[in-house]
Amino acid sequence: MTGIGLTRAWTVNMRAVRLTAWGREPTLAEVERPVPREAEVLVRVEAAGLCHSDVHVVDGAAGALPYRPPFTLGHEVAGHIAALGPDTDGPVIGDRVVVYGPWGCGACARCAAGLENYCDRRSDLGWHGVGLGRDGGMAEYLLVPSAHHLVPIGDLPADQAAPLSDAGLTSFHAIAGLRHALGEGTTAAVIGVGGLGHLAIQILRATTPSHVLAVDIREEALALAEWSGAQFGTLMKPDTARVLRTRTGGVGVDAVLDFAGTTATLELAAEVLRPGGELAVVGSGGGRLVVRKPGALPPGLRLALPFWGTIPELTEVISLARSGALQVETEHFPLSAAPEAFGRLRQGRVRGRAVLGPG
Ligand code: FEH
Ligand code: ZN
Ligand code: ZN
Repeated sequence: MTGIGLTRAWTVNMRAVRLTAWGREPTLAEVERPVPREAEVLVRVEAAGLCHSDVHVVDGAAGALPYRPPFTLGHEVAGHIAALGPDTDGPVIGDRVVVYGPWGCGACARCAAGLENYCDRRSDLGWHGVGLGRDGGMAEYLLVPSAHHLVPIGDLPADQAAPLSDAGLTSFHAIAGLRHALGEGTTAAVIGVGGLGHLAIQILRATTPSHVLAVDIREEALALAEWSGAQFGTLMKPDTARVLRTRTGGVGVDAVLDFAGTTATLELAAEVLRPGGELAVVGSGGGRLVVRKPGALPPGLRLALPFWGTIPELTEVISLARSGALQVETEHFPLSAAPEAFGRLRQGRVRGRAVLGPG
């Protein structure tokens, strides 16, 4: 008598920080640990950074974003490879990696060129990447669609590597777009010295000859700016434009990186930029700037709205960090303290980048 082949699919659970519905606080829940298929890779998460965008996602009204809860949050992830799908070629279990987060469709011209952060089908996907509509890395394990989205980190600590995949990569990509304006004798202003701004200062100092000025509303952020290598820092006040211009001998700054993106910071940027200056608006503060001709903006102003970065750039960022040129200031929280970390970030009470780790 032939036995009936009964195969029992065992499932193993894991903890994950889930957005279960719009308008609800994220919660730590037990979910099924994913199993990699085809070319997928399972990463054991060692560190997951917390970004202001996570707060925007959690606080967003239903329909404001194209995502469909429930899903696991976390788009800044580092760890080691725990399992491989049968069609993977190259990655090895145990390899230490950081996850490239802005997953695109993988088929359009932009994705084919390695610019998944500018996927042509971005508005059709229903998600923006890991932890942004797709299951993310605020969890014990993360399923990554392809080894293509993994960058080796060697012996770089995971809590350094994770923030570099978003805060570091986003800053690096924004600076890459301004690099032609950052030669000898130039000045760059960084507005907002938090998780991204403090890394932008370090990247500017490590990769350009520019003189770096920092602006923030918090004294402790100016201390972080100095620690990061800014040559000058000042609080945001009514006369900040004059103070910054004075630092340039009156001509104005060559480039501004605005990591706040509020109306006040955009207007400050417009006031301090020299003719032919460059403004990169990185922060999602929802601020407005009137663009009109004739108008108050400096002639020749070039405006960029950079988003995240590319896979080759992430490789460069990791290489910079491994050379010792980048040091992420972090505050650690166990996964179980994710709600506290979100609260601290909302209140502006995180120095550098909050990183969730096992525990
Ligand atoms: C992610 C999703 C949407 C807007 C901005 C972001 C950034 O945090 C990615 O760097
Ligand atoms: Zn982010
Ligand atoms: Zn695409």
